[in-house]
Amino acid sequence: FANDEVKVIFVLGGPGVGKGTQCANLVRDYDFVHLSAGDLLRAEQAREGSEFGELISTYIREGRIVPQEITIALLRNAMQDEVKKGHTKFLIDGFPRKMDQAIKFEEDVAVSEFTLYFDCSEEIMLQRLLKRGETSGRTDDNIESIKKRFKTFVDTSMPVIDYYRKQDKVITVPCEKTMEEVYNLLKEKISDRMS
Ligand code: UP5
Ligand code: MG
Repeated sequence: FANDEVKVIFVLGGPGVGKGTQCANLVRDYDFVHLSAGDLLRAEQAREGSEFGELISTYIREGRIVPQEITIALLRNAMQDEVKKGHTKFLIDGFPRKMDQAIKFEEDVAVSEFTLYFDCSEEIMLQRLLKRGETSGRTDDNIESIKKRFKTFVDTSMPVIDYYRKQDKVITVPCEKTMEEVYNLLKEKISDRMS
């Protein structure tokens, strides 16, 4: 598919801020496909015969960013499958979280319309992740991994948000309130841009 055949919105924010939760709301109400880079990496890690399984599993547990070639290939394939089904509008969740990914993706796959940035204190994100960790089975929902994820977010992923902010392409949504309140605010901010 060509760069201008698709519409891409990046959904960024710290670990546990609620990206997946709010994307599910948007998919219910608007004509968008939700692709989570983390979910695609976890599926690839679990796929029998994957040559990257072990690498992905180590990176995720350590809260480090998997080399961009792997993640971009997974995203591009998933987008290609959707385009074949006639879907062209994408919420790309949890990506790009490092500058090299942002540049490569926009060069090779698609330029983003804008970035949604979910903003929340680490204290609240920590509570959400520890609670989810009771049942999620995610190997990175433990205190050691969570601290590393927070550090990676601040050091490596915030620069991506700053980069798009300088281009005036970031819509910030405060995320400390309940899921319903956050979603209502989110809709207010972006509903006119979702068609
Ligand atoms: N919850 C949500 N909203 C709430 C609210 N308003 N009030 C109360 N509770 C709320 O939500 C987290 C939990 O909070 C849930 O239990 C939810 O019910 C509750 P969720 O919607 O899952 O938050 P989300 O932001 O999606 O959190 P997630 O843990 O998925 O974020 P991460 O960014 O840390 O994880 P991701 O899966 O994107 O990435 C995992 C790892 O993959 C990375 O650390 C990295 O190692 C690797 N990765 C890459 O290497 N490259 C990539 O491009 C992407 C990922
Ligand atoms: Mg998620």
